[in-house]
Amino acid sequence: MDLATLLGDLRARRPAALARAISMVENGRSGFEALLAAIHPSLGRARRIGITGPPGAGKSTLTERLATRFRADGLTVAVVAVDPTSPFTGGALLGDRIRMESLALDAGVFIRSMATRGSLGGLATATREVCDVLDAGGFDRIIIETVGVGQSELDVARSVDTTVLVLVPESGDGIQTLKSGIMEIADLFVVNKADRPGADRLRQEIEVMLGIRTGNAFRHVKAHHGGGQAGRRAGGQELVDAPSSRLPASPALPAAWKHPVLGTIASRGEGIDELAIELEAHDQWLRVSGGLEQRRKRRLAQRTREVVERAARRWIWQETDAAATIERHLDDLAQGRVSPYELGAGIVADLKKGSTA
Ligand SMILES: Nc1nc2c(ncn2[C@@H]2O[C@H](COP(=O)(O)OP(=O)(O)OP(=O)(O)O)[C@@H](O)[C@H]2O)c(=O)[nH]1
Ligand SMILES: [Mg+2]
Repeated sequence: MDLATLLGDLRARRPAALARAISMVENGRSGFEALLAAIHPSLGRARRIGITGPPGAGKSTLTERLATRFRADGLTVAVVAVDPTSPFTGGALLGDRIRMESLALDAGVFIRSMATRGSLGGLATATREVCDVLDAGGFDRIIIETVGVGQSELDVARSVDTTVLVLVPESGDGIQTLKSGIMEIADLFVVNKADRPGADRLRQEIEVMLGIRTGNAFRHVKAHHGGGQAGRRAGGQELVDAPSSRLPASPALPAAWKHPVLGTIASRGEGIDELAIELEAHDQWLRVSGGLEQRRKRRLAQRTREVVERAARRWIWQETDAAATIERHLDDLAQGRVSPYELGAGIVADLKKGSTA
């Protein structure tokens, strides 16, 4: 099938075209970059929400509830489950993790799992590209569930508009055990399994930590609008005037994002409304503060770097003699006559000169 037909079908939201485009992108099949380039101008409609946290925290349960809630609002939802720890390609384990029966038969919901990706691109890149296809495919909300709190999850988290970190009372020492990176990247904190002992304490711990970390002088400054209008609130957020502004007509500037710490019992659907409200508030804050544009620009710069790296890798290993040069020097390497560093430096020098023999 040619690209134009596939694009037309994708825009017409034909399910078969969506599946075809996704597998093309996921497997890096010929033409996938042309497809991604063609949909680029139409991206940015969907809101991308990342849900991350330790194994078993209730991310899938929460995702299912949230998706149901979005559906009730008439929105279409795509769910992408990413498991960087799984050696299976969309294998049984991941299948179990995202069964989400209540959504399976709903035509307004699309569920996809991703585990590994071939040698030429990382899982995080592939995930971002699949999300682009879903965005172009017309989904209103894309929820990306990532298992774990390590580097790969951080990479995935960096590709969404809003990151929700799900923690549970039984994660032991709680937040101390988490890499600081993931705390930094979270926009919303959810303490799930609030029916279990220790949930309140965990919430307090997170709040204390946030108080120390945020350190924003204006955080508790109340809005004082000339017209006596109360501070505008979006979710739990307040939009305050810039303190230095003397002009009463100046538009309100958003205060620093105040990270909500929510309690949920996902298995019973409790706290989901509050989560939806805070997600909406974060989206508004991103738009008003210019944060959304900033995040998206950063993401596009990052994506371009990834494209360059992927193309460079492909070129080096598939179109130059670099691999053959290594093969030719295997004995030298093994017998210590040359080190990988010297050989590698020589290959790079040759690449730079344009001679790759
Ligand atoms: N008590 C209690 N159990 C819950 C709650 N939310 C989810 N669970 C249960 O916790 C278990 C794990 O839930 P999942 O939604 O699969 O968790 P997950 O974070 O997606 O798990 P992985 O994808 O395997 O990392 C399931 O047995 C859920 O029924 C909750 O609020 N309270
Ligand atoms: Mg899960």
